[in-house]
Amino acid sequence: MADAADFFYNTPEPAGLKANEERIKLFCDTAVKRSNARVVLVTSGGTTVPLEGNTVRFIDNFSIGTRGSASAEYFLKHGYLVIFLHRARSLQPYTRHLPHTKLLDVLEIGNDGKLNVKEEHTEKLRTVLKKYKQVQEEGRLLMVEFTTLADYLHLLKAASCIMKSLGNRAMLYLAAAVSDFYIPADKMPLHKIQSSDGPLKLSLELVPKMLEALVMNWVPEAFVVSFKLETDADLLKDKACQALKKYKHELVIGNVLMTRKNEVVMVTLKDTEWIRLETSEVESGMEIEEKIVDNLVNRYAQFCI
Ligand code: 9Z3
Repeated sequence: MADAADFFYNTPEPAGLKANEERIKLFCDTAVKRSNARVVLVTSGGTTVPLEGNTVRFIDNFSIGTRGSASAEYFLKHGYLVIFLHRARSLQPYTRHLPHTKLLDVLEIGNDGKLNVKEEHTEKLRTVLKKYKQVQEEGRLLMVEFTTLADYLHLLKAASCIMKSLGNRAMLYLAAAVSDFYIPADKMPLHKIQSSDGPLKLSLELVPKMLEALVMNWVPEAFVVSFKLETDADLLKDKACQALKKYKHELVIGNVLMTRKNEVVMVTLKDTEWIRLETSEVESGMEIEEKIVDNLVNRYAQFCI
């Protein structure tokens, strides 16, 4: 398996990397000037794994960025500055509340010919819009997009290295669903794979684990939270502990695919804490990300002392 350094050496940088580095740098420089500012990098959504250089086909995963986009909103509510590193066209803070596929159903044309928001949507939209505008005016949200695994890892490294200058005022909240397998650039066909060549056999390599480099070198003083996803609940705690021992970061949030919206487990080397939504909380529309972020904000306050 290639190590992190080999991966970056052999994998072309995404277009616009330099421009994104500049934006992230400017955002962090501004944060440094605000007293007590805390900056969290939230990663969100799934990475694609292209099968061809001129990509027609790619492997994808289930994540649409609910966890990341909701968590980003709650961090913003707590006054954090948020770098939202997300999969293009996945859910985003605030706009996630709009009915994406039925946007036109929210609008109507008034008797005067003006475009209006329908009465039944006004209250919700006003609340969301107010929060969004305030965050925009305060310059506390930076949006950065990725699509492929390579884009994501290059941007994660760049953002982490820039955040190093923030010391322990930086948090990383790695909720993106990142592929474990990929086709290295030098083993990928340039052109569209032809069905006339017969059935397709794929050979994918392991993506090097980046967390070790991230914790040791890229952003060593930050509060780093990774996620562990399993479909077998029995594996969750052990896997989370293994990751903590190996990468020596602060916390792993374990979740099971089928129950992830209602329960997660916060694992550190010292303790294990389950966070759950009660039935009444689910019914009232509460999101588990609110509880996760509240919990992290408290833990982070201890970390920064
Ligand atoms: C997560 O476990 C996230 O909570 C989800 C959120 C991806 C499940 P949705 O976008 O889903 O709200 O639908 N993210 C981390 C997944 C991951 O790639 N973890 C790796 C692993 O488990 C390495 S850190 O090994």
